Amino acid sequence: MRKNLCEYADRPLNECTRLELFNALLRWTDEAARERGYNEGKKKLYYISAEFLIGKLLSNNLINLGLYDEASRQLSAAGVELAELEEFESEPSLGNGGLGRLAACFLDSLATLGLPADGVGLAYHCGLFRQSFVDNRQYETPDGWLRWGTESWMHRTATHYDIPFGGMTLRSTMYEIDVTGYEGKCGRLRLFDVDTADERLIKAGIHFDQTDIARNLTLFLYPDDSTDAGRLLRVYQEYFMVANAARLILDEAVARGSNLHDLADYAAVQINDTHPTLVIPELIRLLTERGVRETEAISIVTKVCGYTNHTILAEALEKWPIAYLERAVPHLMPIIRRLDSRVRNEFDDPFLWIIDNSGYVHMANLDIHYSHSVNGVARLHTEILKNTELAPFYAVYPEKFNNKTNGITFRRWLMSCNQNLADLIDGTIGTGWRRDARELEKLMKHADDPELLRLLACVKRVNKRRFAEWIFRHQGAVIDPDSVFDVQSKRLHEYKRQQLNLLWIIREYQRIREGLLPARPVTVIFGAKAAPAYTIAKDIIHAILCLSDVIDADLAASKWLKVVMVENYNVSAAEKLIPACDLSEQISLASKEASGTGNMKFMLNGAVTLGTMDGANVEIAELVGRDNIYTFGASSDQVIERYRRGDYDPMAYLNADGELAAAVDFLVSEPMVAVGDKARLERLRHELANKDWFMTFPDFSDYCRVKARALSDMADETAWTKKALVNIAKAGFFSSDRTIEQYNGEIWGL
Ligand code: NBG
Repeated sequence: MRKNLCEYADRPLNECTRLELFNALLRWTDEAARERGYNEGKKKLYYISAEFLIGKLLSNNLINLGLYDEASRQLSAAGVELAELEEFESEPSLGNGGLGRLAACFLDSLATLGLPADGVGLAYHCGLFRQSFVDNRQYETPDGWLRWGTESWMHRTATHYDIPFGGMTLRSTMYEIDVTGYEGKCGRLRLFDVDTADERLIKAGIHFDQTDIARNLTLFLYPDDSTDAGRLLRVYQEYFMVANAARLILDEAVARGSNLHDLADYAAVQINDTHPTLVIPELIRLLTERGVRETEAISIVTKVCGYTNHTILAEALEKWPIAYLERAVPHLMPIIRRLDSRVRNEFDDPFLWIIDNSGYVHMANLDIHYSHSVNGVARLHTEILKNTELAPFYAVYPEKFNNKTNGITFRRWLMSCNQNLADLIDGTIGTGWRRDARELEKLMKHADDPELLRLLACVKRVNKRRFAEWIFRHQGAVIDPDSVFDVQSKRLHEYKRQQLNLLWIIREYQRIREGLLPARPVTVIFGAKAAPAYTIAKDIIHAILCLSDVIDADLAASKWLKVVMVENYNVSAAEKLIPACDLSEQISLASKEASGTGNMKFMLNGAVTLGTMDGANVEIAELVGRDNIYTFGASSDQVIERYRRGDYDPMAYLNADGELAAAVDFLVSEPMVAVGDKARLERLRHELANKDWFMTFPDFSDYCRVKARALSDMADETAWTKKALVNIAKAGFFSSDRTIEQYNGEIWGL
């Protein structure tokens, strides 16, 4: 590898355009990565996932390759800041939320820990979608991240497969992105595309002909599934993903010396949520094609595969009508039927069957029977799976169930996004934490050091200013960096309860108008995309945006309260927002958030959590102690019991709590309707007042009480900063390096 960036550019650096500089850096890091080489070994993991939300790669790769400081130095000598080039890179749009970001963090940890592993997924041309706000509503347009520039992190390979579908065969091409390990070798993300994909199929917004599979197959992640054609397309996509993966796995295992009977010594497959489930029948099919008897093939595949469950929400546990599978992948149906018969022969309980009596194929059931491991993603979540959601499965396969509490990579979520904090930590406890995150605990010894607390508060202030500047550039929003940054950023979903936060803001606004001023001005910041066909989620966005306008227009109140919604929230926005946060909102309905990973990122960056006892919040609370987290609301047991009884009545809460009723009514008040769409606001109000399926109202008064306490505690800056420090010190457990070590020790055995 050459030492200087200028050796990768065609002209002197100070004469290069930004694009030329970026491309030179790309070639430099590419070559450095290749020189490091790839993690190799007899057994390799294939982490198959519909999403890999990898974020921009420039800074991350420079840090992991140890080139960051050198690159910054050489660029500044040429009068360019590295940060300017980061702005220039486009973010791969390959994921939706935590599930995809988790997969990306896992790839980083796998590479860093020296484990042989590939991520396998699809190269969606236009990703999820790009979100914009027009008339206080979300609009979706294609997120054409691939069209960018002349060069890319993604390399086309010579690997192609012919993938059989009902009535046609489509040829694939494999692309690769190097995944750099921190101070280590690399792994790879392998993304498949169909050669016939055609972006010209896309008409207005993100609409396209859903039936033209050959041309639309890899255009978007999660095409609209509110129609039959859209759902069928998902089946085609899922099969395309795993059919490629299965061929790759078998070819590579054979190349490493496997005779296929011993495949489990050469390959581990992790099925990330149910989207890659068809890899099970496909591997069985390919093994039998290559001469293995079906009974043996089934047992081999069961030993190879592990399944991770990421949610208890029924809507996300996929089930496909037999008719879809007959049409898209008729060659798999006989195998799926035989797998189902085996289950029926063994178990009488229809809950355990793969094909139900209405003709649906339950993907999670297929996974659980034909994998050797089933894991949840936080302790509480795994317990709920075992004792409630999947209890009949746990009764027959207790040995399969295990927990793997999620984690995040500290390279991206601290070293890269919050360099000032990383430096401050280095100066306090040395740099050992960069390799072993548990060493952050050493900060506890300094928890009363006033100088450290002062510097920590200073880092936060700088990050808040940086975010304020960014959001102004990004969307023209003006926010006060000295106000409290109260942040809720995650997918928009009713169970995550952005609407609870919304009702709090309304209540706060009404109190301010009555002269009850908060201790300090508060800026509530949201970041969230709503699935295009999820009407109520879009109504919630609409209400938040309208409320933001209403408060802005009220000159007296807007000094105290401000609402901002980050447009097109993604990894790059998160990297700016998370280090700037004071109060981290993790307010899902207890039992519904499998884990959460944003909660971990905020904590690591010195925010204090306001949350329900849900997902990984439970483990955060245990680690930091009651004084360093604000919890409220019904427990998961209470919620599960309330659902079981089925007698929840939102009206009863509205009738009993005047402040709540006033907040809900405000949704359709004159000022809101003046800046919004009456029908949408009314629909949201009606949904809450008559259904409120995710039980916002029962937690409302407790949420308000605890949030008020958090905001008033913030007035004592030293005491608050100490809480932040404890959160950072205790975050080591949530390193994805720890998570991956557990997966490897207990599931993969690489
Ligand atoms: C999400 C959960 C989160 C969890 C991530 C990663 C899905 C289906 N599930 O709570 O909602 O943190 O997965 O495990 O996206």
